[in-house]
Amino acid sequence: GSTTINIQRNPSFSMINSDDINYFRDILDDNTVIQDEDRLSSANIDWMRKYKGSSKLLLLPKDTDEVSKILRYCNSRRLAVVPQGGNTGLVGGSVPVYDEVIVNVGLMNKIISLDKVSGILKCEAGCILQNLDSFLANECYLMPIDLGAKGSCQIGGNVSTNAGGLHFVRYGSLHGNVLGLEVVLADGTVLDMLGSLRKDNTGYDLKHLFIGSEGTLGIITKVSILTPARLSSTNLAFLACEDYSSCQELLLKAKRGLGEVLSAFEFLDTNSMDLVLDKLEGVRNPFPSSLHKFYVLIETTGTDDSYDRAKLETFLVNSMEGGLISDGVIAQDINQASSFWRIREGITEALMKAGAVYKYDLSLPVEKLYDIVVEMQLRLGSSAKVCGYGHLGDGNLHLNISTPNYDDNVFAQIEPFVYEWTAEHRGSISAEHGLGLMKADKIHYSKSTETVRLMASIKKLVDPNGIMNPYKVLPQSIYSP
Ligand code: FAD
Ligand code: S2G
Ligand code: ZN
Repeated sequence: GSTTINIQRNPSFSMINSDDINYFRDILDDNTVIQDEDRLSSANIDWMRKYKGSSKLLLLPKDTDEVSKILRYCNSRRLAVVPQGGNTGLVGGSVPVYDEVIVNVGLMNKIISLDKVSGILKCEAGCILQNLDSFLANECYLMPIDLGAKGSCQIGGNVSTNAGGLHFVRYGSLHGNVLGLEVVLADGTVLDMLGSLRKDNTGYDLKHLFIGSEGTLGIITKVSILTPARLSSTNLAFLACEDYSSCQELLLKAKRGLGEVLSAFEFLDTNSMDLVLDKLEGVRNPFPSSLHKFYVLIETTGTDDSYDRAKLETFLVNSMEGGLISDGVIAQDINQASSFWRIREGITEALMKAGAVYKYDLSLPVEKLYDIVVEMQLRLGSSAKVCGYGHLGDGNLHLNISTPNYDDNVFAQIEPFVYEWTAEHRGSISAEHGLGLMKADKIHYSKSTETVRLMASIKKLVDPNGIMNPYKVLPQSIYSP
């Protein structure tokens, strides 16, 4: 693929030996010390099958104490470690670069407690997002994040990547919803920060360091998170627009006109729609014409269905009369709503089926957000299909460039241009997916030298031997003496 790794294996890291295997077999259940080729091969490759490591060992600890023992031992033996969750990450952060030991917390999937009055959930980091949301549904609560990978991603991975997702516009960042964490550091220290208080102003709020740390500062073993009340009425509109300025206008109108009930605002362009219709079974365009330039999904969530529906219908009529939309439909039932979401959530899968994908997850000022898609299509011409979609409500564009195969000429046309363009427009080169391996040497496009230097000092303080998810997030240069 386009990921030629030009990073040397860190010579200070040891190689696994039989004593190590015997040690892990002593402290862990035998069937959680995995050397089986098949299971290792899937743990070594990322979801996009773009990044592949050569780990010889996968460990599946069942509790915090086992994680602590594993890390204390790996730290003393200078064995590098990759924390892994659902392995749905999209920047190569969840798989080894070389032979790092993979530690997957998937067996640590217990729900610890739910405070039914406050909605504060405590659970182990290996809980799968979808399972947590199903558990909460019975208690009339819901997870504050929702992403296409919910069936496999774990809450520990979500916190570690500071995942955004489809409901960010309503429920905000995990930095706001996560109230506490339990984390195990490289030397085995268990940091119990698993508070469940909304307000606690006693010293530095260190849990925030680990939110978005992508496995480079420690392994998250427990999460305490504030879950919003699950409300009774959800409605979803699927709209067609003919230009990007109309999409922006719709966003402004939605924030003002739908206000407190707005719970998602997503958009996709015609290339994204064509790809989904072409590559996914059973998906069809809700409108007779497939010549629309843009599509927008607007979801509202409130407490009075007739009121909410009327509000959305009025919004639709006004938008039509105002020329902002050329067509629009409100889902009549949950099935139709799911078919609308399937179009938006299926783009990632459709891109994988179309061949090679160059993925860019950018935060940009909304008025400029689509310009980079237009620029990129001009640069690449017929050599690639450029798709623009994402969480317009949060100014987050998913710029995905699709080609039949990875092609270095195409890659050279994309990078560093896309990062430079983003930096020029004071955007972020990673809105929600993190930096991982893919963008480990790109942080300077979005963070100042002094800021990166302080991050390096914190990394060295917390993980002096650099064994936690090496080669990722921060540039290699910070490690050279
Ligand atoms: P992994 O992929 O296993 O790991 C991700 C990173 O977290 C790695 O650096 C890993 O080392 C670290 N990590 C994992 N578990 C732990 C732990 N317990 N302690 C410390 N570090 C850990 N992302 C979004 O933000 N928004 C979206 O809308 C979105 N949609 C997606 C749709 C699809 C179809 C797919 C495939 C992915 C999508 N993603 C999205 C990306 C991905 O799902 C998220 O980054 C998710 O949070 C990763 O969770 P995971 O458990 O799979 O973590
Ligand atoms: C989404 C998935 C990643 C991508 O669908 O919101 O986060 O770029 C993305 O396809
Ligand atoms: Zn996304």
